[in-house]
Amino acid sequence: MIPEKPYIIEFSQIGNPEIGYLSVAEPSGFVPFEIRRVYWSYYTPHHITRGRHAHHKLEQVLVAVSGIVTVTVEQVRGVSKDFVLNQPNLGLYLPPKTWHVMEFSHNGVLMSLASMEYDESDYIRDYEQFFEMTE
Ligand code: T46
Repeated sequence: MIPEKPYIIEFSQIGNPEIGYLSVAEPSGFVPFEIRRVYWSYYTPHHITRGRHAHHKLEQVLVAVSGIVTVTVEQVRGVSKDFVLNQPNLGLYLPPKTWHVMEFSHNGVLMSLASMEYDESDYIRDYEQFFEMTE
């Protein structure tokens, strides 16, 4: 069953302050779909916002592996909500049909674990079209 709402996933942190930490996403773990693609975005100036779209079918978990990324989400007929990804062990689950906008700190690197391969026809890039959608 596909989760209905965006939510924060707290990945385990393996390690300690002396040696540092690692976190892992694996099939038996917290990601509620089979990962079919991983991509990451970086060097986005602070005054630029990325995203500004939703997906018809894609599910994702976004992780700010460096820096801080603020993700503003809105669901069909919903209100917008900010999630601040400021620790590399936090993930934000995004269900399909979630409008999302990302703002990066200067050192922000955003990794996405995605449920499908890239398909431009899965994007809803027109906010009016998103707004008119039914759930
Ligand atoms: C999303 C947010 C969180 C590819 O060719 N292959 C890919 O796998 C991806 C993700 C993108 N592209 C191309 C499509 C565009 O020509 O890369 C270009 C930039 O993509 P976009 O403008 O969609 O980038 P963002 O940062 O606004 O959005 C990305 C993902 O595309 C999107 O699925 O949910 O990150």
